[in-house]
Amino acid sequence: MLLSKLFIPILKNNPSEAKIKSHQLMLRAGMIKQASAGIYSWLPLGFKVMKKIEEIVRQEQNKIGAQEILMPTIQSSEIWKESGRYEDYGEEMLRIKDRQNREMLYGPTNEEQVTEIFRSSLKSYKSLPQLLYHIQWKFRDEIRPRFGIMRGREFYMKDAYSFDVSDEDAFYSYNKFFLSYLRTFKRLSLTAIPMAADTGPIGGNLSHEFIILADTGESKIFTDKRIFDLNSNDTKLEKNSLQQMRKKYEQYYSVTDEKFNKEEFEKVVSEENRLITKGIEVGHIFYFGDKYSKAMDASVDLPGGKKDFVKMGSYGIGVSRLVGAIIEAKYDDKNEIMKWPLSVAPYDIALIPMINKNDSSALDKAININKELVKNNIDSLIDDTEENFSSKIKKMNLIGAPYQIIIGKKSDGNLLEFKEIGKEIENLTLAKIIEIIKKQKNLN
Ligand code: P5A
Repeated sequence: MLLSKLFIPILKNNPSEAKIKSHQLMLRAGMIKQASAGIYSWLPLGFKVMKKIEEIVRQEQNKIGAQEILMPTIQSSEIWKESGRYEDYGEEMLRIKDRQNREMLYGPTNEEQVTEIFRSSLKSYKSLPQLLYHIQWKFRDEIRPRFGIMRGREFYMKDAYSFDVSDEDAFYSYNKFFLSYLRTFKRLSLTAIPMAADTGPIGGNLSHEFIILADTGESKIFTDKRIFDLNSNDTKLEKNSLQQMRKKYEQYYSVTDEKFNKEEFEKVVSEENRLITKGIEVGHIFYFGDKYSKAMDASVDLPGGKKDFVKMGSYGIGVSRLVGAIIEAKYDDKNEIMKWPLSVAPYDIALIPMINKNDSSALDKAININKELVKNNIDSLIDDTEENFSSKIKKMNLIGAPYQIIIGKKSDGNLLEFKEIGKEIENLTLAKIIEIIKKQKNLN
């Protein structure tokens, strides 16, 4: 892609309304454009990153056997009256009337909608378990939308729902999502810590929030530091292995402020291991048994001729919020440098030729390099403008492609000036550069 053709309205200065770095950077790099309070358009750069995140989330859902569906954004109030949440949800719900004067709403979440689909489709325990998910826009009329897409009113969420015949089976499903979340955030190059959490308007009594550390986060957290050293690499998708994995995480005290108990914290965590800090909630999982299935009569036939309500859980990842969360985790504020993890970077590499009015040789060289990169599935952004070197570098540092090749007047022969953002320049052949990037891609 040529930078001169990219739709990227870069801003020189930080917009005054943006209070945190991810919001500032997303506006400055032209990733998003505010449409109204808490509602944004996604421009090419931001959209590309979000779609890459979405694809990783999707792959990890598919790996645990969840099936993708797509439910509508607009729902009927009828099902919400059945569950009892139509009143409870209050002003956060955007209510709409259609031309027949029927009460509709823009879905803030989909427990009711999916329960309605389930109850009218499946009747036997033999069809269970079922894990369904979709990736769809949500609307919550938050009182204080802020920090750009971090707390939006309209936002993009992956929400999954599990249906099981017993509590025991349902915990197995819960643990599958628990593992899938750890794997997903790892591929996004984030360390997300599962924390016991409150269930709020979703309900139930078992719940974990997945939180990444960030000073600008809205969640206050209390943990035992040792939880950061855990990994789930050897967990198998099998009941016992998953159970042990969850136990391993739950052995360490790790809660959000709603669940915080000072006495317990001080009793179970030794002073040197205590960590009280802030974080961003990037995912949240819930187990609520028959809360919705009972209220909405979603049951299955059991082997002995009896019937029972299905046991359900729901599992959310903030796909649009993750774009901001990754920036909060990776942005170098002091030097104004962004480095996207290669797995979600808008471009793998930036080609920066130094161009003079009468001499297009560096640009020609960049275009030739790009031909080789394309053959190797490496996506590049070529700065074909005639700006000076330092403003070119500044711009590319803002865009955040994790690698750069600088093509100066002096670049001759086979060696290229190659740089991984945040590291020193190296002189390497194109073949070597391609090898480095491909190797890194395979690790993701
Ligand atoms: C779980 C899936 C639920 O809604 N129902 C379906 C459950 N959970 S949740 O915690 O309320 O939301 C899931 C994730 O969505 C993100 N999120 C938001 N992102 C941007 N702006 C918002 N206003 C917003 N609200 C929630 C969070 O990442 C949250 O973990």
